[in-house]
Amino acid sequence: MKDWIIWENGFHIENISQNGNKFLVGNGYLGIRGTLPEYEKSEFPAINLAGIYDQVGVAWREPLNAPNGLYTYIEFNNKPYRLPGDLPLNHRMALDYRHGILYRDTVWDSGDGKIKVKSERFASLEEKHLIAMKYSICSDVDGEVRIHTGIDGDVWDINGPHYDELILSDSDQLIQAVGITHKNKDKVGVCEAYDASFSSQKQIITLGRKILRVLSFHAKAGVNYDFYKYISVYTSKDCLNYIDNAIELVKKAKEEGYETIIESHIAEWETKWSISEVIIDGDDSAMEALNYSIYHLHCIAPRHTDSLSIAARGLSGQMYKGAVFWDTEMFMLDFFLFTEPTVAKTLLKYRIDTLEGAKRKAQSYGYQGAFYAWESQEGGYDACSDYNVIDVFTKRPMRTYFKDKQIHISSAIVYGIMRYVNYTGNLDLLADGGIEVIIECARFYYDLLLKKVDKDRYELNDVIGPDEYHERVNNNAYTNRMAKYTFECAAHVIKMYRHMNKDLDDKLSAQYNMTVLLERFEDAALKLYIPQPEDTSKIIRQFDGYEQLEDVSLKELKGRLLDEKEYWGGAYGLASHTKIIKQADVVTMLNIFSGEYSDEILLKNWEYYEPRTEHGSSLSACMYAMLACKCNMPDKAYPLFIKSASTDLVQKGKQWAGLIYIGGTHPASSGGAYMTAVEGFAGICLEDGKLKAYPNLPRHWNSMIFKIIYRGDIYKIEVTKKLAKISNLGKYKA
Ligand code: IFM
Repeated sequence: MKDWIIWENGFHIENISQNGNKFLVGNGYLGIRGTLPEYEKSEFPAINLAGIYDQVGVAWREPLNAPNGLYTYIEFNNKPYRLPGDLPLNHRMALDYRHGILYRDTVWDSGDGKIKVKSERFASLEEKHLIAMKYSICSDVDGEVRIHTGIDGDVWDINGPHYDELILSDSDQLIQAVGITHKNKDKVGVCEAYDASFSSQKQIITLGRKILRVLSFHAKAGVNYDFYKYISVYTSKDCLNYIDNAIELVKKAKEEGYETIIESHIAEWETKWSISEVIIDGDDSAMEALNYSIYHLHCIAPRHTDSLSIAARGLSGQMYKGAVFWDTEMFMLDFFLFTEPTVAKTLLKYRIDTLEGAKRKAQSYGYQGAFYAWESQEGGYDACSDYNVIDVFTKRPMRTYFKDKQIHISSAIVYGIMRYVNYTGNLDLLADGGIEVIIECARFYYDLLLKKVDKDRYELNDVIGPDEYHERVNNNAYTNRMAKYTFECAAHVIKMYRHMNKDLDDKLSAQYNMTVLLERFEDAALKLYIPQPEDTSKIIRQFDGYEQLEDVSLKELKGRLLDEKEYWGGAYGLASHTKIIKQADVVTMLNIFSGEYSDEILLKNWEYYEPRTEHGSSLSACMYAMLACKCNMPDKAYPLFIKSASTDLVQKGKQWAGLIYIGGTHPASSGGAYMTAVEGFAGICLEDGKLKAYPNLPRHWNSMIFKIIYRGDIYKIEVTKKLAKISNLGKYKA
């Protein structure tokens, strides 16, 4: 059994930005990048906030980073010791990913002796607005120590600065920073309290955008000097009295003391693991990578609200504009459905609450219904720009059509809602706006249908499928099948609710002509063209004309790269005129609808598309891994599963799309790893409303044990190579 610790031994300056992601701690309200307390904005520290955005000028709108209340560095005999400038004798970082605690341990040589600095910190999982840090200094010679600790308001931003005004103040031994945002004048309040068991001379100073305590004392050789910081973050979007709440919270934390609050934090993590831990017998590294992925999903789960979703890069920073993509419903949702359905509901409620934004987007293109934002921010605003990539050669923005043409996004929302209904058995979300979402998504697709009179069928033309390299194609198999699914679901819920719930029926009937809608959706589901496997090869074309593209190998295509950061898609992209695709597309469809295809078709398409897939998105490998399990090839699935589960551990994924930085954590990949383990290797699925497991473990795995929540009960699943035991452990209490 591994020890639940991820280490970095030695100081490697080149790892600073990646470690920010790898050693992240978070609690869904905020994420703290795995940087060191002394880091300034050139090292990308960030306390990234969920669901609050700002825009400066015409730059991309992005989520806020709070003023950094962890900021701390030391001086010994008037000389500062801080990374990355002052190289240490020894340095290591460790993340306890069972409990979300980050440790650092650094030793410098002062010439006269050694100076040791240790710190540990966490974002409380129990009290989402609270961060706490313990910091210790020890030297092996006597000397004068000066600690600089406080709040650094000069935060790292990609498209900032966002705080037009920063009010720094102190009162009653607390220090505070309030940042006022550029566009909406939202306020972000940070309050810090300090506590130490040793005495020092204290002074509070402001230095540019920092407010600092300067603590001076004479240190005795060999003595540990420990102090604690309690930091609270509230915004004016959380509550009116955000600063009073911030003050109250740090006062309370200081009174309770570090040991008490870390204990409740740890207990909260243990509660999460009591349901979500996955035990794998026979493969400690896979078990570590998988549970580390699960750790990241816990760190970003919105538990402080009942309506919020998760950004594509979680809470690791402002990459991808902090926006919500289809990643949530198609890749992360299952983890929450299976382990914490209330979080799943919160994620979907966000989509219900942003329906108006989706309707506005559809309208802006001249369509009815709901066209969800490709990159969704507050209120469903689509942050995706028309020019989402910068060309490395001309340095000019390139016109991309992700926002306009990835219409499959709306079907992902429908898919998520229906999965929630099926796995929880609760109709609450449907009654609470879910039905309208499904109907509006179906209306959108209906309006887009192109009737081919000669063939008596409908088509969907000019779209982009999950493989974003081929833009504006006709009849993308995935998109068409998901649109058909949307029509089927819409028809199903209309029939289901018509006579079941009188109030709802009245409400819906006042809004829509349900008889006409039902007829239309049933007709559309029947006649929408779904590309079929070719007679002999059994290959399903990804879109019309795909078969005519150049069939080049991935290796050869890579050899044609003129610049390692060049963009492969779009009008002139390297891959655009070839069969090389960015990520699972047909394979995603086959995975979702595997029951509709023969084993031969599943296998032939897997074998055809896998070598033609760059896996240029972290969303790709897990889809191939899951389909490989369905094709009885767990050993082929295994490396793809490891790739997904290790994305944030090894940090080797793509960091650039053209000249745009896209690094960060990869929650969709983490969710995909979970799905592969639970639904792929353990083979969990629903059959006639019953939970079933059809295990397909990799050769070297002996067994898997985990729990999932299904229809309000907790089930323990134990699978060996070919046997599955599902035991009901009783009611789940949220
Ligand atoms: O949603 C994905 C998309 O499928 C590929 N590019 C990155 C996005 C965010 O993860």
